[in-house]
Amino acid sequence: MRDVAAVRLARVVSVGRNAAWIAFEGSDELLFASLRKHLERLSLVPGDLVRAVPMDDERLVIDHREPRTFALERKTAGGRIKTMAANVDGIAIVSAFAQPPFTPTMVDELLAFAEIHDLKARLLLTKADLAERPDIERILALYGRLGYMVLSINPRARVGLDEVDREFQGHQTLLIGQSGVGKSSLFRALGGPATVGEVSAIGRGRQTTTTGRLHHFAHGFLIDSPGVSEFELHGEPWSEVAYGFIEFRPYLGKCRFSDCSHRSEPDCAIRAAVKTGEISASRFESYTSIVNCERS
Ligand SMILES: Nc1nc2c(ncn2[C@@H]2O[C@H](COP(=O)(O)OP(=O)(O)OP(=O)(O)O)[C@@H](O)[C@H]2O)c(=O)[nH]1
Ligand SMILES: [Mg+2]
Ligand SMILES: [Zn+2]
Repeated sequence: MRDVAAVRLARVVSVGRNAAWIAFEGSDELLFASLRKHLERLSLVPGDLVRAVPMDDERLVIDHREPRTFALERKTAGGRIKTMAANVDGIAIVSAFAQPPFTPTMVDELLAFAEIHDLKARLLLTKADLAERPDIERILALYGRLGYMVLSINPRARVGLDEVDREFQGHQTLLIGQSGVGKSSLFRALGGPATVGEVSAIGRGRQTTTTGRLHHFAHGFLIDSPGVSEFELHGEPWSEVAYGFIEFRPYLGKCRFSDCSHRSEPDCAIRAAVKTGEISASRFESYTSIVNCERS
């Protein structure tokens, strides 16, 4: 028989320098654990599953990381690759209707990323209280029509939280979106730990998230992450970008050229569908801005 106590697995909640806050599976208690020397370069991220063993002096030491089912990576400003979260099965794209302005390219890129990587995607829209009714309705209708779960929420006023909570139970979700859209407000409103990990105040006292952290549900978890800007994601096979736009799929393979990029080729089934309004101009614009980007 294996010694059960010795192989207890813990989930990484937040990562510090050569140490991490962890919670054993099935427990809410946050514990501080240091990293065994050989693991120091094997950077841990929220969502990682690790083995932590108690030392004689009761300190916990992480000596092993389980293989990741999925690692979500981004490119830093310096061009390095940074893992944001591990073992997630879905993302919740958080975007504001206003302040900061709604950016369809960013939302569409994240949706395409999720489709390509087979992650469940939902769209959570904040700050309806700061936006105009027609803009709100247009955005909700556009993404609702595509079949995505779209919710207008206000974490400050606790609007829509029960629905979000139900949606996240049993899933391993990463909150992702621009800075200032309300990811951390939502995370805290759903019970996420506010004090774990560093939160540094920048600018006019605004709290911006600098490191990811995790909140356990009875089943599954939610990860809050630092804000991302457009075109920062990494690891995507962008040749599949048209496939990532779900409403393009019925038209794929129907263009005159089998390798059609749908930008300027004649007899393009995608552009024909844009003309008839079957594909929205806004989504098509996002598509072209992604494929025109150097990565394609
Ligand atoms: N009026 C209004 N304000 C909101 C709403 N949701 C969030 N906020 C406010 O928006 C500000 C930014 O929210 P945060 O939760 O810190 O945003 P964030 O996405 O975590 O930002 P980063 O950590 O920088 O990525 C806070 O002052 C929130 O109170 C909303 O629905 N309406
Ligand atoms: Mg934040
Ligand atoms: Zn085409």
